[in-house]
Amino acid sequence: MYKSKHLLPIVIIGLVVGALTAAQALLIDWLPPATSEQAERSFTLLWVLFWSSAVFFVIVTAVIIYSIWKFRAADDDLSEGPPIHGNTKLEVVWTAVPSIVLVAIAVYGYIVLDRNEAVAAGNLKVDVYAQQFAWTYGYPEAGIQTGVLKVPVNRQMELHVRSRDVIHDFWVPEFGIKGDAVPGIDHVLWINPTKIGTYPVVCAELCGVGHGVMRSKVDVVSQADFDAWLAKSKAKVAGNAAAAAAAEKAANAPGDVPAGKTIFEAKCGGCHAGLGTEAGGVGPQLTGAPLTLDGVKTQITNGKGAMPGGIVSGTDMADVAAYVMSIK
Ligand code: HEC
Ligand SMILES: [Cu+2]
Repeated sequence: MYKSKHLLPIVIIGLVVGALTAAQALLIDWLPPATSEQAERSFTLLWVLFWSSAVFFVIVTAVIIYSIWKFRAADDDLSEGPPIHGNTKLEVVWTAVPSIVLVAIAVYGYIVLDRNEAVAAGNLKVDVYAQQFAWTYGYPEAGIQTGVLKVPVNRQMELHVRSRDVIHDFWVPEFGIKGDAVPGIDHVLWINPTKIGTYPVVCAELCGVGHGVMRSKVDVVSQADFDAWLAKSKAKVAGNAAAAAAAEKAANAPGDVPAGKTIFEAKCGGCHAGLGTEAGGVGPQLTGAPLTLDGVKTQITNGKGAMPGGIVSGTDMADVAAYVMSIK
């Protein structure tokens, strides 16, 4: 069998280079823990790519280092190198092997991408809104909005990432998923979380002065905790809506003038004293003013100038407004 005297030193150099390459790969924590199916697949793909590249890197580097050391021309050697015709067998091998490796990697990469984007039936749809410099999340099926992305473990989430202003980028390192938020585009991301925990949401696209603090959180919880949270949030939203509707209804009811007089004297009289002839201290005289009921209510709700809004609401507002209309 043919045995080159160059083989042994090249192998020794290769072992040294290989050990250094492996050390920097293994001793440094390059990736966060994988907490989604997508991250597990992508991180494995990354390491397969790394180690297969490392094999070729080590072989090539070992040969180069050995050649530089062993075949270096003497300083005064200005001659041409010997004319050599190529080695067909070798050339076929070094073309065929990398081609096969590249095709295999491409097929593997395609399979990972395909599985990562496989849509699961009954997944949880969440709208992700990016704006300078905050993230908000909407649950269209439940009709709620939050500042923290809350999702159940082991159920796929389908994120619709959108921007309200400039380009941002939704990134959860632990999920191994990143996607641009581009104005006018609904960018869909699928993530299957596998571990309960809280992970950072990072904006990964320079979006303005507050870019560095454009952070939020994703809370992966058990299905039971998620259901309880969802029910509570829905009840809160429904409660708020019911309270708002009740207040609006009360404010629109015909008010009670005597009750309004009492409230007016307590809450408005400090500024609108002297309803008769003399003007009050701060506010204008209301007697004789060209007022409408809706105008008075708007004035009370929103305030104007030195008059603060929201001093009274609901039934009190209806009563006060009725009183003001009775004396105008
Ligand atoms: C802190 C002082 C202050 C209090 C308290 C206050 N107002 Fe006023 N109000 C003002 C001032 C000042 C204006 C004039 C605002 C302007 O036009 O810039 C005004 C304007 C108004 C007007 C519009 C008058 C017009 O001619 O357009 C109405 C109506 C009115 N107030 C009703 C009320 C009622 C009812 C309350 C009690 C719920 C109240 N205000 C409490 C200071 C006050
Ligand atoms: Cu941003």
